[in-house]
Amino acid sequence: MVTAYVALGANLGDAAAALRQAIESLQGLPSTVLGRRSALYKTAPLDSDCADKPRAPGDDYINAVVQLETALSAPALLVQLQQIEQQAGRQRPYRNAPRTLDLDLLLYGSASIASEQLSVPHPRMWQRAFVLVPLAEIAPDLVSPAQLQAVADQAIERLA
Ligand code: A4P
Ligand code: MG
Repeated sequence: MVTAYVALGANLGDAAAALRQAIESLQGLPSTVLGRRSALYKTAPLDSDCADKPRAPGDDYINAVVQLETALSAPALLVQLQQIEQQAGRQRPYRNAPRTLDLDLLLYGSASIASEQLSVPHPRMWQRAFVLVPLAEIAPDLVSPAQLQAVADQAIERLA
């Protein structure tokens, strides 16, 4: 079994409900056990193409991170994540469009993967409070204080 971390995000429709439903779907994945899960966080939309522009247009996101123990390969896990996105009605009209559900594979054990379909560790995760803050909540050893400090200017609010 490999320990993997998955980031969840949504900013279209009932985003909190979409994340709760997605966590249930992750719980039902074959050969996979759901481990720790972070709280839900409300986060300001970030423009993934423009790191020095702190806020992108669009509604706030709900974000979270969960831990999985899985016997699936990383590509097989990505296929499963994309199926869960599809079940949530994910559409891709343009890059960075608001989304009903986005599932990103952050870490897959200690693997480094650079294929056309999959980059792991997720290449943008270290620039994002909406990933690092929930990841630090469930896996504090994986995120250093300096890494958290580097994203401290990004708006993020922990929901009860
Ligand atoms: N792909 C490659 N590596 C991975 C990986 N580690 N996990 C490929 C998941 N997918 C991976 O993804 C595009 C392609 O990336 C997939 O076909 C897969 O093969 P996508 O989900 O269709 O598109 P996307 O999510 O729009 O693209 P991307 O690049 O993942 O966007 P980002 O960079 O994740 O940004 N602001 C806040 N506050 N919260 C957010 O959640 N999310 C984004 C999306 C922007 N701003 C945000 C948030
Ligand atoms: Mg994505």
